Amino acid sequence: MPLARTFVQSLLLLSVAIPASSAARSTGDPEAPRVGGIDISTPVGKVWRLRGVGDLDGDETDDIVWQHQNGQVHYWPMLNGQRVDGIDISTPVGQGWILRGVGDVDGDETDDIVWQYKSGQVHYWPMRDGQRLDGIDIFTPVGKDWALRGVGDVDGDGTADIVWQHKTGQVHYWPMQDGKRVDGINIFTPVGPEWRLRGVGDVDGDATDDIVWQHQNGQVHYWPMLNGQRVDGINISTPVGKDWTLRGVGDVDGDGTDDIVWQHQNGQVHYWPMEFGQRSI
Ligand SMILES: [Ca+2]
Ligand SMILES: [Ca+2]
Ligand SMILES: [Ca+2]
Ligand SMILES: [Ca+2]
Repeated sequence: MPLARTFVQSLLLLSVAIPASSAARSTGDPEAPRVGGIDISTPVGKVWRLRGVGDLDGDETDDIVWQHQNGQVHYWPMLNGQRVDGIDISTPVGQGWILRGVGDVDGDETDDIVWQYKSGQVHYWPMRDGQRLDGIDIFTPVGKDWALRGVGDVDGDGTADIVWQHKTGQVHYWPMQDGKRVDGINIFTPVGPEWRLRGVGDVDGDATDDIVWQHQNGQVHYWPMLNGQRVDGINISTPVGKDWTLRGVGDVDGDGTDDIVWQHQNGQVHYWPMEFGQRSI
Protein backbone atom coordinates (compact mmCIF):
# COMPACT_ATOMS: atom_id res chain seq x y z
CA MET A 1 0.00 0.00 0.00
CA PRO A 2 1.65 3.30 -1.05
CA LEU A 3 2.08 5.86 1.65
CA ALA A 4 0.70 9.29 0.80
CA ARG A 5 3.54 11.77 0.84
CA THR A 6 1.22 14.62 1.72
CA PHE A 7 0.49 12.91 5.04
CA VAL A 8 4.12 12.35 5.88
CA GLN A 9 5.34 15.75 4.76
CA SER A 10 2.85 17.46 7.01
CA LEU A 11 3.39 15.14 9.93
CA LEU A 12 4.46 16.74 13.17
CA LEU A 13 5.98 14.74 15.96
CA LEU A 14 4.06 15.83 19.00
CA SER A 15 4.28 14.25 22.39
CA VAL A 16 3.49 17.11 24.72
CA ALA A 17 1.31 15.83 27.55
CA ILE A 18 -1.84 17.60 28.64
CA PRO A 19 -0.85 19.61 31.74
CA ALA A 20 -1.31 17.66 34.95
CA SER A 21 -3.62 20.36 36.26
CA SER A 22 -6.18 19.50 33.61
CA ALA A 23 -5.58 15.74 33.52
CA ALA A 24 -5.48 14.70 37.15
CA ARG A 25 -9.00 15.40 38.33
CA SER A 26 -11.53 12.61 38.90
CA THR A 27 -9.45 9.76 37.59
CA GLY A 28 -10.88 6.29 37.01
CA ASP A 29 -9.70 4.70 40.23
CA PRO A 30 -9.95 0.93 39.65
CA GLU A 31 -11.16 0.47 43.23
CA ALA A 32 -13.86 3.13 42.96
CA PRO A 33 -17.45 1.99 42.61
CA ARG A 34 -19.25 3.09 39.49
CA VAL A 35 -21.36 6.15 40.09
CA GLY A 36 -24.44 7.04 38.02
CA GLY A 37 -24.99 6.11 34.39
CA ILE A 38 -27.70 3.83 33.01
CA ASP A 39 -27.58 0.09 32.32
CA ILE A 40 -28.91 -1.27 29.03
CA SER A 41 -30.41 -4.78 28.98
CA THR A 42 -27.63 -6.96 27.49
CA PRO A 43 -28.89 -10.37 26.39
CA VAL A 44 -25.71 -11.37 24.53
CA GLY A 45 -22.77 -13.57 25.44
CA LYS A 46 -19.03 -13.09 25.01
CA VAL A 47 -19.23 -14.34 21.42
CA TRP A 48 -20.54 -10.89 20.48
CA ARG A 49 -18.38 -7.77 20.38
CA LEU A 50 -19.71 -4.21 20.59
CA ARG A 51 -18.24 -2.50 17.52
CA GLY A 52 -19.89 0.88 17.19
CA VAL A 53 -22.79 3.22 17.79
CA GLY A 54 -24.77 4.93 15.02
CA ASP A 55 -28.19 5.39 13.47
CA LEU A 56 -28.48 2.50 11.01
CA ASP A 57 -32.25 2.58 10.69
CA GLY A 58 -32.56 6.33 10.25
CA ASP A 59 -34.99 7.03 13.09
CA GLU A 60 -32.64 9.68 14.57
CA THR A 61 -31.66 7.60 17.59
CA ASP A 62 -28.27 5.89 17.41
CA ASP A 63 -28.21 2.10 17.52
CA ILE A 64 -25.68 -0.28 19.03
CA VAL A 65 -23.77 -2.34 16.48
CA TRP A 66 -22.37 -5.79 17.26
CA GLN A 67 -20.36 -8.44 15.51
CA HIS A 68 -20.42 -12.14 16.35
CA GLN A 69 -17.14 -14.04 16.40
CA ASN A 70 -18.40 -15.85 13.27
CA GLY A 71 -18.52 -12.45 11.51
CA GLN A 72 -22.28 -11.76 11.60
CA VAL A 73 -23.14 -8.08 12.06
CA HIS A 74 -26.17 -7.31 14.20
CA TYR A 75 -27.67 -4.19 15.71
CA TRP A 76 -29.92 -3.11 18.50
CA PRO A 77 -32.40 -0.41 17.53
CA MET A 78 -32.48 1.92 20.52
CA LEU A 79 -35.31 4.03 21.93
CA ASN A 80 -34.97 6.33 24.93
CA GLY A 81 -31.67 4.68 25.83
CA GLN A 82 -32.99 1.13 25.87
CA ARG A 83 -32.77 -1.75 23.39
CA VAL A 84 -36.00 -2.46 21.54
CA ASP A 85 -34.92 -5.35 19.29
CA GLY A 86 -31.93 -7.25 17.88
CA ILE A 87 -31.60 -7.49 14.08
CA ASP A 88 -29.08 -9.26 11.85
CA ILE A 89 -27.51 -7.41 8.92
CA SER A 90 -26.47 -9.39 5.85
CA THR A 91 -22.67 -9.78 6.26
CA PRO A 92 -20.98 -10.83 3.02
CA VAL A 93 -17.40 -10.19 4.16
CA GLY A 94 -14.56 -12.56 4.97
CA GLN A 95 -12.22 -12.83 7.93
CA GLY A 96 -9.73 -10.15 6.82
CA TRP A 97 -12.24 -7.32 7.25
CA ILE A 98 -12.59 -5.40 10.52
CA LEU A 99 -15.63 -3.29 11.40
CA ARG A 100 -14.02 0.02 12.36
CA GLY A 101 -16.84 2.48 12.88
CA VAL A 102 -20.31 3.77 12.14
CA GLY A 103 -21.13 7.16 10.63
CA ASP A 104 -22.86 8.86 7.72
CA VAL A 105 -19.98 9.03 5.25
CA ASP A 106 -22.25 9.52 2.23
CA GLY A 107 -24.39 12.23 3.81
CA ASP A 108 -27.82 10.68 3.21
CA GLU A 109 -28.72 11.04 6.92
CA THR A 110 -28.45 7.33 7.71
CA ASP A 111 -25.21 6.16 9.30
CA ASP A 112 -23.08 3.73 7.33
CA ILE A 113 -20.82 0.89 8.45
CA VAL A 114 -17.12 1.47 7.82
CA TRP A 115 -14.72 -1.44 7.35
CA GLN A 116 -11.04 -1.87 6.82
CA TYR A 117 -9.26 -4.84 5.31
CA LYS A 118 -6.21 -5.90 7.39
CA SER A 119 -4.99 -2.34 8.07
CA GLY A 120 -5.41 -1.41 4.37
CA GLN A 121 -8.37 -0.80 2.07
CA VAL A 122 -11.26 1.15 3.62
CA HIS A 123 -14.78 0.21 2.53
CA TYR A 124 -18.28 1.14 3.61
CA TRP A 125 -21.78 -0.19 3.53
CA PRO A 126 -24.41 2.41 2.76
CA MET A 127 -27.33 1.59 5.05
CA ARG A 128 -31.07 2.13 4.78
CA ASP A 129 -33.75 1.05 7.23
CA GLY A 130 -31.13 -0.95 9.13
CA GLN A 131 -30.02 -3.04 6.17
CA ARG A 132 -27.01 -2.93 3.88
CA LEU A 133 -27.58 -1.48 0.40
CA ASP A 134 -24.16 -1.94 -1.16
CA GLY A 135 -20.43 -2.24 -0.45
CA ILE A 136 -18.17 0.53 -1.72
CA ASP A 137 -14.39 1.00 -1.54
CA ILE A 138 -12.96 4.32 -0.33
CA PHE A 139 -9.61 5.39 -1.82
CA THR A 140 -7.05 4.56 0.92
CA PRO A 141 -3.65 6.19 0.41
CA VAL A 142 -2.24 5.34 3.84
CA GLY A 143 0.21 2.77 5.12
CA LYS A 144 0.05 0.42 8.10
CA ASP A 145 1.46 3.07 10.44
CA TRP A 146 -1.99 4.73 10.44
CA ALA A 147 -4.90 3.29 12.46
CA LEU A 148 -8.55 4.05 11.65
CA ARG A 149 -9.86 5.20 15.04
CA GLY A 150 -13.34 6.55 14.46
CA VAL A 151 -16.01 7.98 12.19
CA GLY A 152 -17.74 11.30 12.88
CA ASP A 153 -18.41 14.76 11.54
CA VAL A 154 -15.45 16.67 12.98
CA ASP A 155 -15.72 19.54 10.49
CA GLY A 156 -19.44 20.02 10.99
CA ASP A 157 -20.48 19.95 7.32
CA GLY A 158 -23.11 17.26 7.94
CA THR A 159 -21.15 14.30 6.53
CA ALA A 160 -19.15 11.99 8.80
CA ASP A 161 -15.38 12.07 8.40
CA ILE A 162 -12.87 9.28 8.93
CA VAL A 163 -10.48 9.85 11.82
CA TRP A 164 -7.01 8.31 11.86
CA GLN A 165 -4.07 8.22 14.20
CA HIS A 166 -0.46 7.69 13.21
CA LYS A 167 1.74 5.48 15.36
CA THR A 168 3.58 8.64 16.44
CA GLY A 169 0.29 9.94 17.88
CA GLN A 170 -0.70 12.46 15.19
CA VAL A 171 -4.47 12.62 14.62
CA HIS A 172 -5.66 13.18 11.06
CA TYR A 173 -9.00 13.11 9.29
CA TRP A 174 -10.46 12.61 5.88
CA PRO A 175 -13.30 14.98 5.10
CA MET A 176 -15.87 12.88 3.26
CA GLN A 177 -18.39 13.80 0.60
CA ASP A 178 -20.84 11.37 -1.02
CA GLY A 179 -18.88 8.46 0.45
CA LYS A 180 -15.60 9.65 -1.06
CA ARG A 181 -12.49 11.05 0.60
CA VAL A 182 -11.93 14.66 -0.46
CA ASP A 183 -8.78 15.57 1.50
CA GLY A 184 -6.50 14.54 4.39
CA ILE A 185 -5.98 17.04 7.23
CA ASN A 186 -3.89 16.91 10.40
CA ILE A 187 -5.45 17.85 13.75
CA PHE A 188 -3.18 19.41 16.37
CA THR A 189 -2.42 16.55 18.79
CA PRO A 190 -0.97 17.74 22.12
CA VAL A 191 -1.27 14.38 23.91
CA GLY A 192 1.19 11.65 24.69
CA PRO A 193 0.93 7.86 24.25
CA GLU A 194 -0.79 7.48 27.63
CA TRP A 195 -3.97 8.77 25.98
CA ARG A 196 -6.05 6.56 23.70
CA LEU A 197 -8.48 7.85 21.07
CA ARG A 198 -11.70 5.99 21.91
CA GLY A 199 -14.44 7.49 19.80
CA VAL A 200 -15.93 10.37 17.86
CA GLY A 201 -19.29 11.94 18.67
CA ASP A 202 -21.01 15.17 19.61
CA VAL A 203 -20.85 15.03 23.41
CA ASP A 204 -21.39 18.77 23.88
CA GLY A 205 -24.35 19.02 21.53
CA ASP A 206 -23.10 21.82 19.26
CA ALA A 207 -23.70 19.71 16.10
CA THR A 208 -19.99 19.03 15.43
CA ASP A 209 -18.62 15.67 16.52
CA ASP A 210 -15.92 15.74 19.17
CA ILE A 211 -12.94 13.46 19.74
CA VAL A 212 -13.14 11.36 22.90
CA TRP A 213 -10.02 10.12 24.67
CA GLN A 214 -9.23 8.00 27.68
CA HIS A 215 -6.05 8.20 29.74
CA GLN A 216 -4.38 5.00 30.90
CA ASN A 217 -5.43 5.98 34.44
CA GLY A 218 -9.07 5.84 33.27
CA GLN A 219 -9.81 9.56 32.90
CA VAL A 220 -12.16 10.36 29.99
CA HIS A 221 -11.46 13.60 28.13
CA TYR A 222 -12.75 15.20 24.95
CA TRP A 223 -11.71 17.70 22.35
CA PRO A 224 -14.51 19.99 21.26
CA MET A 225 -14.05 20.33 17.52
CA LEU A 226 -14.78 23.24 15.19
CA ASN A 227 -14.23 23.18 11.42
CA GLY A 228 -12.08 20.07 11.78
CA GLN A 229 -9.74 21.50 14.39
CA ARG A 230 -9.46 21.04 18.15
CA VAL A 231 -10.60 24.06 20.15
CA ASP A 232 -10.03 22.81 23.71
CA GLY A 233 -9.43 19.72 25.86
CA ILE A 234 -11.93 19.00 28.66
CA ASN A 235 -12.10 16.28 31.30
CA ILE A 236 -15.31 14.34 31.91
CA SER A 237 -15.96 13.00 35.43
CA THR A 238 -14.99 9.31 35.25
CA PRO A 239 -16.17 7.29 38.25
CA VAL A 240 -15.64 3.83 36.74
CA GLY A 241 -13.02 1.18 37.37
CA LYS A 242 -10.82 -0.71 34.95
CA ASP A 243 -13.45 -3.43 34.57
CA TRP A 244 -15.34 -1.05 32.23
CA THR A 245 -14.28 -0.36 28.63
CA LEU A 246 -15.34 2.73 26.65
CA ARG A 247 -16.81 1.18 23.49
CA GLY A 248 -18.45 3.96 21.54
CA VAL A 249 -20.06 7.38 21.34
CA GLY A 250 -23.58 7.93 20.02
CA ASP A 251 -27.01 9.29 20.83
CA VAL A 252 -28.69 6.19 22.25
CA ASP A 253 -31.35 8.12 24.12
CA GLY A 254 -32.28 10.32 21.18
CA ASP A 255 -32.02 13.69 22.94
CA GLY A 256 -29.69 15.13 20.29
CA THR A 257 -26.42 14.89 22.26
CA ASP A 258 -24.21 11.85 21.83
CA ASP A 259 -23.75 9.59 24.83
CA ILE A 260 -20.75 7.56 25.97
CA VAL A 261 -21.30 3.80 25.79
CA TRP A 262 -19.42 1.39 28.02
CA GLN A 263 -19.22 -2.35 28.49
CA HIS A 264 -18.27 -4.17 31.67
CA GLN A 265 -15.97 -7.18 31.49
CA ASN A 266 -18.99 -9.29 32.45
CA GLY A 267 -20.74 -8.08 29.26
CA GLN A 268 -23.13 -5.49 30.70
CA VAL A 269 -23.65 -2.47 28.44
CA HIS A 270 -24.06 0.90 30.11
CA TYR A 271 -24.18 4.50 28.98
CA TRP A 272 -23.60 7.98 30.24
CA PRO A 273 -26.21 10.45 29.03
CA MET A 274 -24.27 13.59 28.11
CA GLU A 275 -25.26 17.23 28.28
CA PHE A 276 -22.98 20.15 27.25
CA GLY A 277 -19.95 17.83 27.36
CA GLN A 278 -20.55 16.54 30.87
CA ARG A 279 -22.47 13.54 32.28
CA SER A 280 -26.03 14.39 33.17
CA ILE A 281 -26.46 11.30 35.39
CA1 LIG B 1 -31.84 4.27 15.19
CA1 LIG C 1 -25.38 7.16 4.95
CA1 LIG D 1 -17.70 16.22 7.81
CA1 LIG E 1 -19.50 18.93 19.60
